[in-house]
Amino acid sequence: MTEIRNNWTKEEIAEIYHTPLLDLIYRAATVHRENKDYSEVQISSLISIKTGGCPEDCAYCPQAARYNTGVNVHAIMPKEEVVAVAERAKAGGASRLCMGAAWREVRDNRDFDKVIDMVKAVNALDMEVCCTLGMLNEAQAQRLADAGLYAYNHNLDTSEDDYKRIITTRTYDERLQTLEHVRKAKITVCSGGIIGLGETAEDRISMLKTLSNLPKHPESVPINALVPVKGTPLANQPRVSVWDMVRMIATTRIIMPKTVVRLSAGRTEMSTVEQALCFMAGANSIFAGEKLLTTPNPSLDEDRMMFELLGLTPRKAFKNGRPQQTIQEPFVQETETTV
Ligand code: SAM
Ligand code: DTB
Ligand code: SF4
Repeated sequence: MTEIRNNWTKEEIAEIYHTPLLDLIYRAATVHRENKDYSEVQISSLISIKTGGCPEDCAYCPQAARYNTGVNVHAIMPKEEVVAVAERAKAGGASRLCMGAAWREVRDNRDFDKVIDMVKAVNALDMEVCCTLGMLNEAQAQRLADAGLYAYNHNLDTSEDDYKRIITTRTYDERLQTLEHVRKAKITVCSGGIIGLGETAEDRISMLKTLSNLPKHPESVPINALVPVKGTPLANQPRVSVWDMVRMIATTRIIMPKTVVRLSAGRTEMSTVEQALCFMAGANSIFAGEKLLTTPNPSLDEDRMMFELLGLTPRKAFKNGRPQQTIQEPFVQETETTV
């Protein structure tokens, strides 16, 4: 059985990352197949509950107010609309709904009260609820946990050294603090990054070191390929190679063997064959539905055909139990995180 380690060194991760490609895929697939549910893929559906107008300067993001990207700016959505979207997503096979807001941080105001109501309403549909709302403090994390939040997404995006090149309006440390607050509230952690920002292989390796050296591995790690958006500073970045995506997924799988690794943004540019390689290399989650937050994603029909072809099945909600407020023990075990 593969051991869970939180002390991976940069050298060890680099050695894995630079393994000849087919050996790397083989090793990652072997680790993945130790898990009896290796052909199950967790399906998340994304919904942008508050779009655009964000004060941050993330160089990749179409929702930053300072870039002219033509994104439709929207105030917070009514709960009823969110519930309707959640019901459709569930009918389409999604076990998790991830609600995203273009905020720098959560504030204790009426909009947060609305998010709390949304979390309760989607939880009542027997779906895992995830939020990605920017930075939050301990009390805010606890309020979300009490409302039934299952997961919180908060990406590191790149390495600590590279962070300032991509975002100047907050620090890597602030990002890590939010992850601590989420952990403390016993909400599962979803944290990963983006490749194709112009980072080096060393930056990718360093980000994976940070993630795998957290006191507990994130239950899910999204690997996004940059979706270059016109108007953002990274609009002209060349598309990242699928081989880099495969390398990143395989390395993540090997160093965090029990974590759900999500093949995230960038799938519209990938063929079924390319996505199959990512699943082979250990990816076991996707975002499904025609839209990510503001950019396109493959249709449910295309994904259904791909699942059928590859023999993949959607994972049911709450495989590892419900959040702690409805069961007695912690719902995620130390060495048996997810999957
Ligand atoms: N504002 C919150 C925050 O930044 O944490 C939540 C929403 S933000 C859009 C969520 C994540 O989407 C970012 O951390 C980033 O990893 C990802 N993302 C945003 N724009 C992207 C793009 N153009 N391509 C790939 N991933 C992107
Ligand atoms: C994540 O890692 N990727 C998702 C989700 N978490 C919030 C977001 C991808 C956004 C892609 C650009 C857009 O659609 O705006
Ligand atoms: Fe705002 Fe999040 Fe986009 Fe950064 S990634 S600009 S914080 S919405």
